[in-house]
Amino acid sequence: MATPKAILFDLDGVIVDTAKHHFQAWKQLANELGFSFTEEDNERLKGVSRMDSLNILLEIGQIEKSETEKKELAAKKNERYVDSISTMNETEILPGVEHFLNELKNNNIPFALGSASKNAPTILKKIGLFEKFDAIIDGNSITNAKPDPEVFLLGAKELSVNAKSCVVFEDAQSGIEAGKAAGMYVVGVGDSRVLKGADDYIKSMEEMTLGRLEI
Ligand code: B16
Ligand code: MG
Repeated sequence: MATPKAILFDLDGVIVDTAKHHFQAWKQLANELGFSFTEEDNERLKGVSRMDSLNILLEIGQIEKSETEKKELAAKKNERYVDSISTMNETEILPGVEHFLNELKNNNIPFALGSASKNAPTILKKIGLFEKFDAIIDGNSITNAKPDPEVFLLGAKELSVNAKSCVVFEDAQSGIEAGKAAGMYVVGVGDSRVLKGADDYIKSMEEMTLGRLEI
């Protein structure tokens, strides 16, 4: 594509690895409910909203809960998750991220966050990147979770650029589908045998340069 007009980044799994913190909190909840929860199970929750994640977890444990109980369980999980990320700092920014963000800044290419997480602003502040982003779209700003394109379309709108001129970086299948549904060029961060439908794949942001997008 020609030089992108804007970049949209997923947070968890692209900018910072919060999956391990989510996993521990969900695992503890599952254990308390009387069933085990594996790392493989956790893969199904990547990029998925908090409530949808809880529904998948309960389906794995074959447990039914009322809406009120579900709200309490989700709040409990979130409390533990927030507690476990409280010590997070800039050393947890994934390799290659800061270098690429600096390259974008130097070339006046705006970038926004497009995350399903309601904790996204807190995390960005902890790792010292909050001020760098030109816009932040997160779980608090959207009504339709990924794979719905809402989060990325809102990002493009906030940056005043056409969706077709945007590049999305995503580590989850639901996010790749959201980016494609938004009409954007999508780079999958992870294993191309697992992630389907992206336009390009990288194993880590360390492989990314602006030049690679200008093909
Ligand atoms: P929270 P992303 C997603 O963030 C995570 O991948 C997913 O595992 C999590 O359940 C979701 O955020 C909601 O997070 O409970 O903090 O609102 O990958 O879209 O940046
Ligand atoms: Mg993610």
